[in-house]
Amino acid sequence: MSSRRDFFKTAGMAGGAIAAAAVSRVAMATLPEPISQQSAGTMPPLPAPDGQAYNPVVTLNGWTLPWRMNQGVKEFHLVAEPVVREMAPGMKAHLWGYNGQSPGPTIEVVEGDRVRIFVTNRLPEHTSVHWHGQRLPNGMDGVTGLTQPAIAPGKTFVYEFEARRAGTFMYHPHADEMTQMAMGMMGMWITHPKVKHPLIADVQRDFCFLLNAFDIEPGSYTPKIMTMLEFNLWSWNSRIFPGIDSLNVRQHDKVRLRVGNLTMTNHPIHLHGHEFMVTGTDGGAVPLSARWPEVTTDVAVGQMRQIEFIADAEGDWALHCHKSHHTMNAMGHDLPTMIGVDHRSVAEKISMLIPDYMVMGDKGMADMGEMEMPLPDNTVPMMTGQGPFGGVAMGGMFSLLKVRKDQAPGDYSDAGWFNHPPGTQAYEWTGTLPASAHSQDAGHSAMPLMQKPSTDVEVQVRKPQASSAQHKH
Ligand SMILES: [Cu+2]
Repeated sequence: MSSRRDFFKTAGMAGGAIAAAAVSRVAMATLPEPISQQSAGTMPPLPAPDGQAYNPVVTLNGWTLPWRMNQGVKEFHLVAEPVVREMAPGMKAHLWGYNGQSPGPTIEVVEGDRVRIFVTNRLPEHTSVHWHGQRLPNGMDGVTGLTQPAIAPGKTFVYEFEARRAGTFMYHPHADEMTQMAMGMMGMWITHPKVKHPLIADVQRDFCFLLNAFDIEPGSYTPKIMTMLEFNLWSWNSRIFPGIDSLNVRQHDKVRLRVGNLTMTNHPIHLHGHEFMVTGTDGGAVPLSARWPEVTTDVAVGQMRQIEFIADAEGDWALHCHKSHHTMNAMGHDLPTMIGVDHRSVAEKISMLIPDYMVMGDKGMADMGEMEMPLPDNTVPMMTGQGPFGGVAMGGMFSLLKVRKDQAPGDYSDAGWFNHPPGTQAYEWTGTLPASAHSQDAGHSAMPLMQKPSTDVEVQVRKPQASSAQHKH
């Protein structure tokens, strides 16, 4: 996350200037040159063009595709191709995406814009692009075989329609979807309102990202495309914590998050320290009378949720999926729970045969975050991340909303860790503790418990806090 600030200094936008740059007459007669992105960092927003006023979106660990104006039509060029995506420092994945990255770039236009998108297929198999949620002519809907022939490898197709409805949309192939979406082919599309919309608020910060998931064996690079549910990498824009940038805002900014889900399961997205309203879905803006406050919103498969809040509370606030397995990185799921089991002596014996054998989690799994375990190349620890007060022991779908008084308007750089004012932080109690009063009551029941015949069972129990105490019962 710390590389973000450097990035803003140096990147200067991969193609930001290109949208406005003069395009030669020869180029105008042909397709717009495809623009490719090398970095997996969060790119600065692409400023609104002259004559169009909107606050541009910031794509988390992503970028916005520059375009050119050709006789009143905004022209984009998407290239479907194999890419190498850094999912977090230390881990790269061989994915399929668009224009050098997975997900593809965000397409950002204004309601009423005429949009022409050239799609070139550099994949080894045919593809198409479906514009999820858009109002468009049926023949532009991108469903292979149904509304168009497939785009064969090496071919380029042209999609053209008017961006009729303001809102948040997604794009993805409608061709061998199981493979192509498991490989990372997807992107976002934002259509801003042309004039002031009664249900679409002006905001100071507008972030968007897609929820996606991969099954990549530790040490390997290519997702297993047959996986239906047991994914091991839960990502935002194909990034996993600690590789997901923080969302940096100024205190009292009105903030909008647009989150689309193209995984195989739902994700309850939870924000700490603030309440928000769900102000929109892929179907459009939610009427004011139908909005209610939340701190977690579930984003189901194939859905988008747009949330808004005033970032009035300073601090480093966690923002994450509330499914606890989705805030972890690659792991095996078939491990037994070892809490309370003293398996040290067994481990010693196994270690004689397997030197790298690891004793896992006899007090829980948090130790895993700090464990110096041998990892294969090209993977990241299951739980990791170093906060200002120690290990965060997180992974996957986890990031931070950083709210700062002195974050300049339009500045998206990371201000570092929050400096807690004195007296506002949890602290250790060092006084004496009262003896706890144990209840003798096992609890009430509508029916008496069945009396089980007692059997002699010998169990070795090690209490979590007292490593030396062993009790025989
Ligand atoms: Cu989740």
